[in-house]
Parts: sequence; C-alpha cells; structure tokens
Amino acid sequence: KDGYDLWLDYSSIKTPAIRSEAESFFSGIYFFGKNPTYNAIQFEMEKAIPIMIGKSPIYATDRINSAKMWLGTREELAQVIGLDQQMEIKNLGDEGYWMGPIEFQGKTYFSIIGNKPIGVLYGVFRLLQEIQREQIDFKEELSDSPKVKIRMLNHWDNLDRTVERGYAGFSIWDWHKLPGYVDPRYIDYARANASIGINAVSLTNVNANAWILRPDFIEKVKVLADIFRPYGIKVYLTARFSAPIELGGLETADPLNSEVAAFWKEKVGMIYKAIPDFGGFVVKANSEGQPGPHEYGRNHAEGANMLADALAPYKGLVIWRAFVYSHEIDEDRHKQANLEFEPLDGKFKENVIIQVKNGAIDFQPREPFHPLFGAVKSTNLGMEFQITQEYLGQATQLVYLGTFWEEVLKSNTYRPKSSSTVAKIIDGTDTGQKLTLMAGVSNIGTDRNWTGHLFGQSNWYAFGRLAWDPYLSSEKIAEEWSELTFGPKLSGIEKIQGIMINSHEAAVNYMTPLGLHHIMGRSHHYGPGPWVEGGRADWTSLYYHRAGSDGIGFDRTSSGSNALNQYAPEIAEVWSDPKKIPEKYLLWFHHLPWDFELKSGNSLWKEITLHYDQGVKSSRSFLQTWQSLENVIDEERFDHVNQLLKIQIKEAEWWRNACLLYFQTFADRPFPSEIEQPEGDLEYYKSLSFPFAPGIKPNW
Ligand code: BDP
Repeated sequence: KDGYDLWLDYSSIKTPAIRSEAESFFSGIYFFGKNPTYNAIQFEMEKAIPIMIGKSPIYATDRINSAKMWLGTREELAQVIGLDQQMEIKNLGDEGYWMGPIEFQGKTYFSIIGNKPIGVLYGVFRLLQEIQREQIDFKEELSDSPKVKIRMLNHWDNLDRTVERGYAGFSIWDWHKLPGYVDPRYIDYARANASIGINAVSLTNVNANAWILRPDFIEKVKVLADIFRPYGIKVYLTARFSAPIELGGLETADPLNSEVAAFWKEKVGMIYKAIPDFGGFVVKANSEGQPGPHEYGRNHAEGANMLADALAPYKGLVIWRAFVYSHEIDEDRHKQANLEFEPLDGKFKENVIIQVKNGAIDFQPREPFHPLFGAVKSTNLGMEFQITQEYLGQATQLVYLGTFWEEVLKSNTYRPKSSSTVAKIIDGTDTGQKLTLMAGVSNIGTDRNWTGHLFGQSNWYAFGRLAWDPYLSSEKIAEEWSELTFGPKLSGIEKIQGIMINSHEAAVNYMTPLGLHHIMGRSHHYGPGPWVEGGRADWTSLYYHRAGSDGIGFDRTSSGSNALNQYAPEIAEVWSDPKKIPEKYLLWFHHLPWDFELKSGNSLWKEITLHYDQGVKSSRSFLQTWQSLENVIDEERFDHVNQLLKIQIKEAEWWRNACLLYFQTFADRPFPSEIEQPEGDLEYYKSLSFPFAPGIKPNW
C-alpha cells in the first residue's frame, strides 16, 4: 500500500448482503450504447469488481434476458423508463446521474442513467464508492448533479518539469517523451479526477512559457486531451500575454493592435484543429512581473476581451486571474484587486471568468474571504483555492483543507443579498451567473503517492467534492475520503477523521494565529520568518505584522488602509470593532496594543502565546492518535505518516519558538507560566537557511 491507488484503492466487500447483491447485478451489465466513455466505465469495472467481489464482471448481450444492470443515457433508455422519470433525469443536466432499481416487465434492473455518457460515468464512480464504503442500499434511488460548471485543477507545471510550489516531485507531464510515449499515469490521473467530478485541467504554470502554444507542443497537449476526453475532462493552457512577441515576431502584444489580435486568432484556430474541445486560456497578467495589457496602457478587460474574441467562435473561455498587485502603487496589497476590477464590472465578454483567490493576500494559512465576492454584479467570478500547501507546511505536514474551504464558502458576504454566501456567488445561485468555476492549484507530482504526503490526497479529493457541491460538509468529505482510503471497517477510523478536522486550526495556531499573516520564510515560504525585511515591502513580513512596542497587527480600518470598506457595510461595521470582529481575523484588520483584552479576558500577548502553544500541543496529539492505530493500518502507510507527523511536531515547535521569541522583542513581556517555554535563541532561528527547499522560485 504505497498510496498510488488513491481513494480508488478497491478492496474486498465484507458485508454479505451488499456483496451478494453486487455480485448479482455485476453478472449482467448491459450498456445501452457504445462510446469511449462507456469503455472507460468498463475499464473501471474491470479494475474494481474482481477485487470487490472476487469475480469478473459479466456483460449481458441483450437488454432483457441476460441483463441485470442497465447503463445508458436517458435517450438510450427512453423506451424502458416512464415520462416522469425522464423529466426527473432531464433536470439533472449534462453531468448529473440517477441510479436505482427499475421494474420492467416483472424484472428489476439496477440502473444508472445520465443525460450524457459522462453522467453515467460519474454515476458508476459513485456506485463503486458506495459499495466500497459498504453503505449502499440497492433499493434506494440516488441522484446528484454538479452545482458548479467548471471544476478545474490548475497545474503550476513548467515545461522543464519543475513545478512552481511543487512539493510532490516533478511534473507528471513528460513533455520530452510526449507525444510518442503515453505514461499510464495519465490514465490513472484522469480516473482519479473523474471519480470526484473534476472536468477541467490547466496543464501549465500561470507564470507561463509561450512555447506551450507552439505547434509541436500542441501535438503533445493533444495526446493528453485525447486521453482525458472520455473522462469528461477538458484541457486548458496558460497563455503568456507577450506570446505575439515571443512566438509571432511582432513588436507588440497590445491587445488593441490588429496584428496581435490576428496572431491570437491564428493560434487559437491551430489549437482547435488539434483539440476540438479545447477549454481555453488561463491568464496571469500584470502580476508579479508577468506581461499584460498595462504595458500598453490597456486595462484587464481590454486584454481579456481580445483573447475572448479569438476563442468565442469555438466556445472557448478566458479565465483571467484577479491575483494582481504591484509594489509601485502606494496602496495596501489587500485592496488592489478590487481597485482594478470593480470599475471594470460589466466590461468583460461573456466567455471571460475572473478567477479570484479565496482571500485578498495570497493563500495564507487562514484568510477572510476576498472582498471581490459580492462586490461586482455583472462579472463572472470563479474561485481559486490552493490545494498545494505552499504556506501550510508543504508536503511534510498533515493539514486537511476541507474545513478551511468550507469556512470560506460559508462566509456571509451580505451582497448581493443579505443572505448571500461565497458559495451562493460561486455557483450562481445569488448572481444568476451561468458560467461558474472553481479552480484548485494542484498538489500533484511524480511522487509515487502523487501528493508527497498521503493526506495531501485528501485535499485533492476534498477540492473535487466541494467544486461539485460547495455546500458539502468538510466532515462528511473527511469521512468519505478516509473510508475510501483506509477501508470503512477500519477500527478507529473516526480517530483519523478527528485528526483531519482539527489539523487546519492547529496549523493556523502554530503559524499565524489571530489573523497574523505573511510571516513565513522568504522565497521558499517554508517555516517561520517574521523578521523578513528589505527589498519589496509587500514581500516582507514586517509589512504585514507591523509589530512594535505599541502592539501588533495591520490596521485595515478607516484609521488605516480602510480595506474593510471593500466589504459589505454589515461586515465593515462589525469587523471595524476589535471587540466584535471574529478573533480569528483580529490582527488582519487591527493594530492593537499588547495589553488589549480579548474575549477570554487574556491580554493580546498572552493569547498569542497560548495559541502558538496550543498549536504545538495539537500536533503532538495527532502523532499520539496516529500511533494508537499502529496495528490496524498497513505498515507502509502507517510508517509514512508516522515519520511525517514527527517532522510536523518539530516544525510546529520551530514556528512557535521562532515567532514568540521574535514578537517578545517588541512585547517586552515574559512568557506566561502555563505555556511550554519557547526554547532556543532567536539568532539561531534567523540563521537557518533552506537553499534546496522544494518549490523554490528563483529570485523570489
Ligand atoms: C503565490 C506564489 C507564486 C505564484 C503566485 C500566483 O508564491 O509562486 O506564482 O502565487 O498565484 O502564492 O500567481
């Protein structure tokens, strides 16, 4: 058990009733049609069923006599299902599915029906998961459909196979051997994604290399697109805004220049010839040194719309990122995206989506939701989460992100309706937006277990599930993932779920409690670096924590940067008051004296120390809990996680000691006696260096 099989690690079914019923249905599988997606279903069944019931699946040749299970689309099954049921299924849309027993001429057929073959595939994956979790009742009907249209992984993979912020080895895209050599991993990757409903992947880094748009690279991309197609996955690429100069030999990339527009039209035409269902472009422009329309005095809408025009004839999309900020503007980085995009509301073409990170700074361990959600009325907005743990211990730490993403999705935005939440904006419920998107920055690499840390898989899984349904509970998702990964009957499985559910809060406690943010090591972003200063101010820690003898925190109220004003008045009012704001965001928005009294009655200084200490204690309790499972989890995975949890404790102690010793130099107060006294010497922590930390960005 090396983790390669992910949550598709099928095992023998132990519950007798489920096993015998499954055995019966799987002895007469009838497909109502033929297409590559049904082949993918067959491929999956051949992997799963022999392991689950000890017998190979048997395919029926006629739909009545030898069939026991029916698979097909609504249209294919029209003659054997009633009109009511056809309507019910129709309402599930292109990707939804219905499953359950159908009585026909006195015989029962367990059926999975979609409107399109992909719905059937999603239904089959669901069926296999329900059987795997040994909780299926074959007599019950079950239906589901995704709430978000584009459910996308963003790979930050470079063409030389390094991965920006990649903590699980190198890129799985072997550009050198493509198109001739097809790594079997590509198929397993597609299976895994389809099993959780992911239907789009952007293959390349947002810090883009224009070469990916060359015809020889498009030939390689085509091979991947062909593999992914039966699994319902569309390929997207990142487009470097200056490609007309780099590839086209033009002198400009000005979006209003006709030669530039012609260059993009030609490129897009070439891509669609090879990949007729190509998804479109993901673009990072005028951010962190990437080229963009600003160079030519044009705005983001002018840049995005030019690309949108080139893609529109093919129904392609432009996914334009809102992660834009500049140190040349004298404005709190928190505010910059809203300042750029709010005035452009309504100016983007229909096939443009603005992809917004969950928070306004940058994937910090915890961030309040991005104020763009709810601020624009006529712009398609999509969510961008970071699955890879850039700021959350990277692939050495167990941090389950489902709880954090749920917190963000459930956040009340008060706009456009007073009951609006981020989820209701993302899925279009409160905005009427049809083109909806949730993207996640992938944590996948060449490590045997794909994600470096076994529990990194749970974040890939949770992302897919929340993109499908942003209202799911993170606890339920943790339950699903742990049961699929370790087996539903594992005694003590609830302990694994307990670790997962508490892990994010623990990490926030030992890294950035009470709203602290951006205090990590420079460049590699690994470990603490609250002392980082010099160079671009908005890339230092001092800019964000603002600690001094007078206190700590970033004043974003009206007496400071007033970023709070970018939220709905209901939020701005409550969060402006340091006594009313949820304490998890306190220092994000307020600069407060060390003696400021918190709800607990403790001073701010004391509360900071307690949080850091609690984080360390939690990480120790995770190891203890894990070790209590030593004899029930297979040795290989037990050992893998055991070793990493030990590293996590060391890293938690490192964060606590370094941050508390550093902040104490300003607070000038002793550590309270209740906490374990931080050991070591600040100079020692400052002197640590990590020149070969993975995911390092040159000159960053
Ligand atoms: C930051 C990463 C940087 C990315 C950037 C982005 O540190 O490597 O290029 O986000 O999202 O978090 O574009």
